[in-house]
Order: sequence, then C-alpha cells, then structure tokens
Amino acid sequence: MRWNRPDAAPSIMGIINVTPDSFSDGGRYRDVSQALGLARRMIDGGADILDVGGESTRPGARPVPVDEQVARVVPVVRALRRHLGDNPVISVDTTRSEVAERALGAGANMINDVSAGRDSPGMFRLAAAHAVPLVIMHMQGRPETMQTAPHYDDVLDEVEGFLRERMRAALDAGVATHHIILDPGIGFGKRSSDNLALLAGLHRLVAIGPPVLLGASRKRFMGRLCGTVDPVDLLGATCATTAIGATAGVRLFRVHDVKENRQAANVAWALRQPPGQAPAD
Ligand code: HH2
Repeated sequence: MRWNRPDAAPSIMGIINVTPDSFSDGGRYRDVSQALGLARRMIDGGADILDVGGESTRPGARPVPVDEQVARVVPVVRALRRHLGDNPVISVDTTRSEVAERALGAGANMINDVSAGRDSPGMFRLAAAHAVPLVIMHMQGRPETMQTAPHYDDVLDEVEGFLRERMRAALDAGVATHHIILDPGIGFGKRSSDNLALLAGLHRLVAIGPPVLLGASRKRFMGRLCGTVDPVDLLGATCATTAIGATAGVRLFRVHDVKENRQAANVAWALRQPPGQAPAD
C-alpha cells in the first residue's frame, strides 16, 4: 500500500458520503450514478482511496441503524468496484462491523472506524480475518453530544495514549501491523484550540509508527478562523492543513476536494525528500 512506502507521495482519500445529512455535502451523492460520477472525478484528480459512508458523524448526528447503512452503502460500493476495477482502494466509513462485513463482501477493501473498535466488538477481528487496512480514530464522547463540553488536560498526550491503547487492542485481535492507520479525529469532541494543538503536534503522532491519516476537510474550527460559516468555502483552509500535515509526515488525507489537496500534499511532501531527489526540470 502506497501509504506504507516513504518514497511515495501521501495518499488522498476522497470522501463519498451517501447520506442525506452530512455537514458539507449531505444529500448530493445519494444515488449510485451520482456517487459513481463523483468517484470518477476523484480518481482523475489523484485519489488513491474512496471512502464510502452511510452515516453522518457531524456534531449532534444520531446513529443510523445497520439496515439503513447497508442499504445506502452496499450498492454504491458494488458499483464502484464493478465500474472502476481493482485499482482504487474502497474504504467503508462505519463503526458497525455488520455494515463493514457487507461492504467488504461487495468489494470494499479497507475499514474506516471512527469509534476505533469501541462500537462493535467484532470490528477488529473482522479487519484481521479479511486482512484489510483499518483506520483507528480518536473521538471523545459520541457524535450526538461530543461538542457539548469537550475537555482535555493535555490533548496531545490523551490522543496519543488512546491511539496507542487502541492499536494494541487491534494487534491483539490479529490485525497486522502494516494494516494499522492512526487518526487524531479532528473535530471529534474537540475545541478549536484542541484541533490546533493536534495539527501543531502531528509529528508526535507520526512518531508512534503507523501511518497517520488527517481528516480536517471543511471542518468548522477553520470556519471560525476564516470568518465563514459555509464549509464549501474552506478549500484554501483545508489545503493549508494538508500541507501542514504532509510536512509533518502524515501519509493519508481524507478530503472532499481531491485535486486541490493532491497538489498541496505533493508540494509539501517534496520538501521532505532528500536533496537531489526533486523532480527533473
Ligand atoms: N471525519 C468525518 C467522517 N469520517 N473518518 C476519519 N477517519 N477521520 C475523520 O476526520 C472523519 C472520518 C466527518 O466528515 P464528513 O464525512 O465530511 O461529514 P459527516 O460525518 O457529516 O458525513
């Protein structure tokens, strides 16, 4: 996998929300042909991974029942695999192992679990049995209430400790080391100051070992900094976080706008390469 190869530029994970209520694109890609059109544009823009989710995890969101998630996600995953071939990695964004299992059966080959295996006891065993990459993300609380009063004594310490503990649990369940990906969970039970502290301290999370994924795309704390309430207006801000992350050694970026973030990642990543390895003029 590209993100395990330090000689390769970071991976871009394009977000395909097949939900009615996601915070920035809810309702836009609900049917299979809309999702497929978005996926093709993302591949053309340089996406390596397509992340398909049927449940919004924005602040205040309520859980979506398993059957409903399956009905939203599985036909899209099946169509993406059929029409796009073997190449793109297709990730399923769910905290429920039943949904992940059905998506894997339809052609997905990665699991993105924002609960880090805490919602479904079987999630880590499923990832191990299918030998697929697994994203383990930090969240304080649950989406319904996570932004009510988030609090940390030291956010970087706590996120690092959590990721180390969940990584150990995944390894104990049989997930291979090279399949683990860690994510600080920007915006998940965090104040603006917490998100900024995590962005500033990404190198510490990178030092844990496994590839780190950053999911800052269009998130609200940047709107406060940039004076906009429209998440779609946050393209420049999102690209800034991608450049910051790539400079710190982050290997995967989960984004809505693939082409622009691909460019930001490539330029920032080039700075990390040894002298003499810049592309020829
Ligand atoms: N953020 C969102 C959803 N899934 N997964 C990972 N690993 N990291 C993230 O930061 C992350 C995620 C929320 O963004 P989005 O999918 O755009 O919105 P919604 O949850 O409203 O569908």
